[in-house]
Amino acid sequence: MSKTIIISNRLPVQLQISDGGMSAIPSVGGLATGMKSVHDGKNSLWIGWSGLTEEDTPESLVPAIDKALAEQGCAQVSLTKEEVDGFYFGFSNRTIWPLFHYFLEYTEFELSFWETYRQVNQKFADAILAQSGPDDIIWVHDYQLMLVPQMVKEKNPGATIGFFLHIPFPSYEIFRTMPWREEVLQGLLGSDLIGFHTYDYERHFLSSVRRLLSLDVHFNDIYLDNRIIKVDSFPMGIDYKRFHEAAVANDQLKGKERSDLQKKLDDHKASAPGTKLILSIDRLDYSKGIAKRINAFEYFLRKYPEYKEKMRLIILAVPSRSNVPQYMLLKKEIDELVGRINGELSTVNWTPIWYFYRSMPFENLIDLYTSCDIAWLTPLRDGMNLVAKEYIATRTDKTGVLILSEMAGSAYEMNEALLINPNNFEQQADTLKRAFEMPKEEQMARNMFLQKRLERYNVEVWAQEFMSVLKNQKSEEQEQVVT
Ligand code: ADQ
Repeated sequence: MSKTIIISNRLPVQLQISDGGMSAIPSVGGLATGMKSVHDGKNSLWIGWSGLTEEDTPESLVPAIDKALAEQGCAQVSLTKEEVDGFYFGFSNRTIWPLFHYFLEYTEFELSFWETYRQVNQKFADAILAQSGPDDIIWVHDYQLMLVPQMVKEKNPGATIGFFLHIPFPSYEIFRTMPWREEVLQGLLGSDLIGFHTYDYERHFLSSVRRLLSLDVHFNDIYLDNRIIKVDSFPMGIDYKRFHEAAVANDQLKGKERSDLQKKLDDHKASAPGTKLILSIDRLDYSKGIAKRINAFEYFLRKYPEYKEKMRLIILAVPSRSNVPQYMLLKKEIDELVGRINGELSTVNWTPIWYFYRSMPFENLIDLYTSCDIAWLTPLRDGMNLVAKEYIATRTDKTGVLILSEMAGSAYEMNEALLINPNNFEQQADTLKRAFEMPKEEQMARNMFLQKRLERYNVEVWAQEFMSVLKNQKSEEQEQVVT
């Protein structure tokens, strides 16, 4: 009987020491939720890194960790600190991440990073090979594991392998600058199906395959030896029901039941009627355009001073990759910008920016989504951007304005949002003004369409569609090769 193996850099669980034992708490993030229908824990296995290095894991705890993971249908690939440094902080986050987000100036082509990346990808592939047979379906996730499909296909040619990239695939002109470009493409071509968030990323990938490997490409099929590899776009959705229902429940909480953050937001609204809150939520990452957004907010307040005291920007930035130098610099830049702007523009009654640098529990995210009149998301590049979708899902009365960068994958599906170019301050200032003034009826008309679409194409549908195309592809491929 065939089984499904999912593989990602991080496992969808958090390890916790409890009562002297070990337990694995399932994560509730988008990917973990979407995969529920694929990963039932019975006939499936999820392979990945636990987040603890070998140096941080006492040997005596390993059996308890393995047992706790097995109870959640998971198995770990253990990594040393040196491997995590070279593979994750190195090649994944200092080479691939900046390059694929068009930050060539931050991209480091470092041979030792590449070698560790290859070696760790082999470790992941070996872990799959130890667990899989020829009838199994293997779904590999994301840019940390791009060599895995070929490494598995070589030793287990019968397996059905899918790969999904969660970040953009850059244009050929950017991708071709990488010294190991052919190896990365060949690694991906071990798959039977390669999925991207958008049609554009798919076209960029096919163009690189055609030009760098001179392979036959017909529409979205790649012909390699006696195999046909399908390339397609699968825009990822969210767990719409979870966000929407949490917002409905939040609306119904009274007095003391409300969180401290919600009370603070309620007080703000009560004390300053007619004012509006603008929300931005991102991981603290240069691709998200946070510093530019803060500058654009200052530009707006100087261009339209009549909106001072009427608009407040809430920035929630989640700490991320904080031992990569670019991220440390960005953190400093944002701290300084917020300090300077608040220092220069605040009045006795008003601070233009509220800045939180932390992760927040789900309930508080819902407080923010439901209390803010405008969501302003300005990534310079973003594979998809799920925050935009989550904001819309929580608007139970359908009001709220979404201002979204054209550079986010989600912009392709969210035409009813106000789409902006994050480099155009003039346009953003005018759009903030337009968002402030937008009549409720217009907000509701726009959000009605967005909500319908997000509800229908949720993350579960996304996962099921990918799996069903993957299964079909394999059988079609076999038929075509035989005939
Ligand atoms: P990310 O770059 O992490 O994901 P995004 O899609 O916006 O970006 O997802 C972030 C997630 O983190 C959201 O679900 C959000 O709710 C959560 N989050 C954000 N701030 C938080 C906070 N302070 N506390 C707690 N949770 C917070 C990568 C790609 C994206 C792509 C996704 C999925 O970079 O482009 O959309 O994968 O494929």
